[in-house]
Amino acid sequence: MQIRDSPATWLEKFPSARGARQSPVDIVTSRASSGCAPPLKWRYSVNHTRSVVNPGFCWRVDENGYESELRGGPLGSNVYKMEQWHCHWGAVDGEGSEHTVDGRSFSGELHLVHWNTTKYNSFAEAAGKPDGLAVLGVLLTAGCQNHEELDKVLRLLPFIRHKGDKVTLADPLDPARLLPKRTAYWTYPGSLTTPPCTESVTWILFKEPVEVSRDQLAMMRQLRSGEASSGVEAMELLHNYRPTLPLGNRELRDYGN
Ligand code: BO1
Ligand code: ZN
Repeated sequence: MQIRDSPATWLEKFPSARGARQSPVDIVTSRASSGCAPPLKWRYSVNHTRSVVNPGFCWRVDENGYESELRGGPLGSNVYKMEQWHCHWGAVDGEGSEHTVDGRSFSGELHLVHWNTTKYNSFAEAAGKPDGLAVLGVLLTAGCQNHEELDKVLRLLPFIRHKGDKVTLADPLDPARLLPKRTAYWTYPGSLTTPPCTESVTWILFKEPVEVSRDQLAMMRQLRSGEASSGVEAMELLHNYRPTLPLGNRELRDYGN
């Protein structure tokens, strides 16, 4: 991310970014209280066309309105529909996650973004409500093994190198394969981690990280934050994670082990 767009500059333009319910946070595991809830349940559509886009600050997969649902866990009786998923990463392996666990950073973090269709009529409407969004966070570690499902998206990154670029992914893809085997998670009330930093997110962060290859992380850093332009090549998107903010007096709950 370019310096002029860095998190410190968000505070002026986006008042929410100064709030007391901001994300990400450091998960202090000893501070989490054990919770009891029905299991978290997802039912994701596999066979539909998706778009893979470069908005200038990450890569993002748009689900294009297909019926993919998340419910249960801390979400009460509300049903949340998947809108999009995207990734955060760092300039080097070992940093790049937005959430940290007992001070430890991971090499990246996937976000599967869902909105409350029980109470709201659109993503935009839900994004402004305290119970509007639910984001599943998956911590990524760097290893030797290519993540096969993620690779269906990552092999398209050379075609969306610049801001504004977009391609169609027609192959079947199962978002459930992006999640870890163990479903234990932490949950707390938070915000969007990018502007407008609205405090509308129930965060659900899986405890078990998922491995991607060093090559796959390197491919993400090849993306550019600017538009394709004559002459100078746009700046590389080397990292795009927001630093952690205080948890304050919010409740952090721990489900499963
Ligand atoms: S994240 O999962 O917290 N990193 C996250 C951050 C932003 C969005 C979704 C998830 N979406 C944003 C759009 C903005 C829009 C805003 C409110 O939602 O990127 O363009 O203004 O609708
Ligand atoms: Zn995100």
